Amino acid sequence: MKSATLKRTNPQTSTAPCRSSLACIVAIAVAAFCAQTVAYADIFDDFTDGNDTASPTWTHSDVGLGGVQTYDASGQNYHLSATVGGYGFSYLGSFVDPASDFMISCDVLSWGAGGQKFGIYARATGINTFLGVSGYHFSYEPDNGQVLIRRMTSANQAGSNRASTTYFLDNSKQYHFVFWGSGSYLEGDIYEIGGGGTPVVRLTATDTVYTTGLSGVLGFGLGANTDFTIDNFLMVIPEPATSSLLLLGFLAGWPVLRRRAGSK
Ligand SMILES: [Ca+2]
Ligand SMILES: [Ca+2]
Repeated sequence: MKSATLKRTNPQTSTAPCRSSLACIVAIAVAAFCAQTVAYADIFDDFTDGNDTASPTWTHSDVGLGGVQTYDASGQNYHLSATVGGYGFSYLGSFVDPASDFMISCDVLSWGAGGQKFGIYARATGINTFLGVSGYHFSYEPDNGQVLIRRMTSANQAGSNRASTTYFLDNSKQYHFVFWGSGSYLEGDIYEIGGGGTPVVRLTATDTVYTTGLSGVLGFGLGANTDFTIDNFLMVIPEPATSSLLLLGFLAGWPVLRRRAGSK
């Protein structure tokens, strides 16, 4: 298990260089956002540097459940995979900064089959404690198409599905996941990249149990390996001002503005 120090990339502006038009869109948007607000963190990672150890530093969570966890950014995206360990689960997560209110998004480029649940994780606590991770998981399960917003308690030993639906992602396509939290309000959206501005999934829920914690991605499988690849991870801590809401609306719609990502 890696236990890297959490580091805020920059409290005022994104340090992500404009390596692509996509990065520029996000950087410009975040800069515009930050021009309207003060000292709100943002994180953007397109993994162009081929690592998860810097800019930003990700903290791994695999909490001693056994299996083999792989966190691979060498392909300029983030491939997370885990095999089933001695407790009958596969599990891994990776996290950046904490937030209370949040907007977290990422592209989901590819994923394995089976009974795994992977997706965005918010307000996480206990990530380095055995059977300790708690927070909110906006997840997709390939074998049954279940999309969930789940309150996960103590590595899913307990919890509650706060919203769920069924939608089968097409594994010949790529998707953009967005998870929002404002106070007790939670919303998870899935957009098809290149598929227009209407989400293919929108879940909303309210829950008051977890109020702050780390933002990241997480997957686990009961008797099944975890295997998914993301890119263009973005976390923005919003301020409840009109300008911020307009920006976040823009960011949520940004799959419309770009073509499908080129590589899996
Ligand atoms: Ca990338
Ligand atoms: Ca990096």
